[in-house]
Amino acid sequence: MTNHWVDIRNADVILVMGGNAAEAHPCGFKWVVEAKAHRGARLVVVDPRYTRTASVADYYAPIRTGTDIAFLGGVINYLLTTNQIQHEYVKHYTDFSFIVREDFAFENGLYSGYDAAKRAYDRSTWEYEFDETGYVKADETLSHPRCVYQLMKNHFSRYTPEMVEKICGTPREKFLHVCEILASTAVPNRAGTVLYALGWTHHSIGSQIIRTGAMVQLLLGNIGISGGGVNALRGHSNIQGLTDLGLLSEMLPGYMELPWENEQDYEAYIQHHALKPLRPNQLSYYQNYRAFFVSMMKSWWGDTATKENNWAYDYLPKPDKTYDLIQNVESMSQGKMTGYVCQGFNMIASAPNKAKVFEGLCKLKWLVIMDPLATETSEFWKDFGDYHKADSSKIQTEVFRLPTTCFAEENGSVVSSSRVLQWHWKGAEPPGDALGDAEIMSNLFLRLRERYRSEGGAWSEPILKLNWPYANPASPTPEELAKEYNGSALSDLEDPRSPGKLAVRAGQQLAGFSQLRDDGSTASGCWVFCGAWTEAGNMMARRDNSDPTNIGQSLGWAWAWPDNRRILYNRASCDLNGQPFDPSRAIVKWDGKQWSGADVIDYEKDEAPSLGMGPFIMNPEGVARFFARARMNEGPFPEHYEPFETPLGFNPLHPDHPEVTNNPVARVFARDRKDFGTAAEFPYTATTYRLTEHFHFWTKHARLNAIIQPEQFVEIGDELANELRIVSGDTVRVSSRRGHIIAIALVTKRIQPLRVDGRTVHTVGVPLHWGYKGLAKPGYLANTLTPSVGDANTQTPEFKSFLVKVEKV
Ligand SMILES: Nc1nc2c(c(=O)[nH]1)N[C@H]1C(S)=C(S)[C@@H](COP(=O)(O)OP(=O)(O)OC[C@H]3O[C@@H](n4cnc5c(=O)[nH]c(N)nc54)[C@H](O)[C@@H]3O)O[C@H]1N2
Ligand SMILES: Nc1nc2c(c(=O)[nH]1)N[C@H]1C(S)=C(S)[C@@H](COP(=O)(O)OP(=O)(O)OC[C@H]3O[C@@H](n4cnc5c(=O)[nH]c(N)nc54)[C@H](O)[C@@H]3O)O[C@H]1N2
Ligand SMILES: [Mo]
Repeated sequence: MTNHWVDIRNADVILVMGGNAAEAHPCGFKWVVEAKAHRGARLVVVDPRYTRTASVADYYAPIRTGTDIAFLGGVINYLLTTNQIQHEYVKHYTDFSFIVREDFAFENGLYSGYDAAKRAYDRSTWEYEFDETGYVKADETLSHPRCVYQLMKNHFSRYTPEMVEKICGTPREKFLHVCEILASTAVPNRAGTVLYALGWTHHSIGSQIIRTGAMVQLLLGNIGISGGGVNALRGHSNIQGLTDLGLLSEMLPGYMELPWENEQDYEAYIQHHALKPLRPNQLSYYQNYRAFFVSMMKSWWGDTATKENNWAYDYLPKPDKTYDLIQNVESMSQGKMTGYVCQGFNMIASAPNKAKVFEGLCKLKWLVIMDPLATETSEFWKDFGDYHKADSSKIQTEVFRLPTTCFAEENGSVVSSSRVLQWHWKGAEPPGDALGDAEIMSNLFLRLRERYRSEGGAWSEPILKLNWPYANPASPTPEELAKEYNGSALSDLEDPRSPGKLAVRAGQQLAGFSQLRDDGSTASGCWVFCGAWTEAGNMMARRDNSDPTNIGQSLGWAWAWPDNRRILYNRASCDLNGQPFDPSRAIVKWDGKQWSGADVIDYEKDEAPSLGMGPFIMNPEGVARFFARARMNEGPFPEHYEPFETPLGFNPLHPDHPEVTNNPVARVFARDRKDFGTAAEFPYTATTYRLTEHFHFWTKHARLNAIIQPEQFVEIGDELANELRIVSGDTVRVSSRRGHIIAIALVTKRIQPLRVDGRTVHTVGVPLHWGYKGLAKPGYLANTLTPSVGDANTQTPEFKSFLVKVEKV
């Protein structure tokens, strides 16, 4: 989240789109209820289904799955053509006036530089024009035909209300009503927030959907302000912590990036990330990348990481591609993977195209499962009749099950969607032979290291030299790990502002990431967590909920990254002179001498507004980008492409260009392409989702949950049900190109057919919680149906839009 849970109560307009917060985030949703009750906030829901969130909304508009870019692009067009934008904000805090290169182009759904054979772009033309001093050229009058404003206006002019209706199936007047409500926040004294989750991410164009949402919020001046933001309501209780710590194959802790195979040169890697300012007087905070990176390497490899060996840069793996879930399943199914470790991951249930996952698991030599429960994945080799057919005599995979504790059985921290790290204390002793994850991993590591030490082996150095500073090497404590992430001084540190003065003594915990050095004198496992465990102790364990300005900013409650900031880029809540756009919602302010207020400011306290530093300090421009330059794989402005399984078969924006029906840069394996179905055979759109009563695939092991939602059902709109002569309670077979499930039909008015470009699109709803292990009625896995294709930037699977047929059995 750019903002935080409590801050939702400060919004005047709340758009829930691409998520079902009342159901999937029922505790956090209370802040939506507060905003409605105490501010008269208006809640707008845009969802293919009339959800539990929609049932308490002020306004609901339906949308066809996978078409949110068209909808939000339509909102952008509406805001620009009716001139309802926050002018002062957009003018000073975004790239509106920047001039783009002359050879940048967009035609027939493709940007300049497309290579059809590689399904990728040469992105070099997606760039600004620079002057002799290296700064971006700008036209403050916004009239230059290649300034971002003009390019953007032109790009989105195609997203008319008629086009939105044609693509999304949202009736024109409903779409326009949503536009009006959102536009009411374009004024400085009204705030709107956007809450989203998987309805935006689970698409082959998911990242670009989120970008389009962010662009709407920028136009409205809703980012960096209280009651605003683009707020990802995240999933598992600590999934925010997972990305913070870089647990993705291409990431390092703190959103640093792992070097690629072609980045063997350390200096070039650093230069690529430590970007110099692109406009005068800008901070470009990532200029400190070297300090973050070197401190991480010191944390990992201690004394072995030296300036001479580029801080052990050679030890880092430099992959040729991402090793995401879809890639891994592909490698497995081709027999190219030897072993796999599933830690807290029930992949045969949660990954797309179950048949392919099964095939892959069967080709592994070994599979390690670390889980407190017996899962579908840990027993993939057993036969469960119709639900899961397996002949164990033909499966070679050796499966090791290591029972783990659950989070409540150990101390530790959990990072919430608000970026707040909260410490928790062990609530119970682990049962039986269960061990904590850290203990299991440590024991694996120590045994591996011993084998390398005694027997040698290829490239053993990174393992032999790994820093392992724990009191009991076989079981690091959560406290030790937390202190390590924060980091400490390795030698005495001088105060850079007053030379000669000691700031931190060797061995002491660091107070924050501004103390990190690039000369090897500091260590920090994750720079964004620096400040969480200082000399003053465990900041995550703080429980002071006082809120001095009564705006929901409890800076003494636990600790948020970065640097305990609760609202990111909060400088943008003030005008150029540092005065709040909306004094009733002030969070920071310049008082003539310094910055103060209810939140932590991004600047030095005495950085005067007259010096002209922009609010978006992580961008070298100092402002927010509408034009994403070369950051996104599809292009600098979002464009609508159809889901890979489209009910239309063409892209209404480009009906004559089949090459841009779907995302032209999504990675598609040949095997998966063969497994895509067409509307001729599978006429209905399907989407998968969760229910309050279950948590994924684990609560079916708990009797109470199993009782309240006992078995797989699918939701079918009453019109389609009539057509198919299905009534509630009937047993139906839902099939896709990849397989079928049998489920109970639930006929509902909550899913209505949509009129899309002259045809009717029916949506079938598939909740995802059941399987063949646990106490609920045994059944099929919903992911039997889903296609294996991912978003072109993140490889998040397209779980939310695919094609099925439905038959009564
Ligand atoms: N009770 C419970 N709570 C949970 C979980 C759980 O299993 N159970 N899981 C947690 C996890 S890991 C996560 S990631 C979050 C997920 O939180 P959500 O994303 O809110 O959960 P989903 O049920 O997947 O909801 C997605 C919603 O998006 C809608 N949708 C589908 N396609 C589209 C589309 O193309 N456009 C739009 N606008 N909407 C679409 C669906 O109809 C559905 O209402 O929930 C977390 N909370
Ligand atoms: N079709 C479809 N598929 C989806 C989704 C969808 O919306 N539609 N949603 C996707 C999303 S957002 C998510 S997050 C995934 C979820 O996919 P998974 O993460 O695979 O699903 P979970 O059932 O949450 O599995 C987590 C496992 O962790 C175990 N566990 C709990 N605590 C601990 C612990 O402390 N240590 C260890 N080692 N294990 C523990 C649990 O027992 C459980 O078996 O599913 C994805 N798959
Ligand atoms: Mo999730």
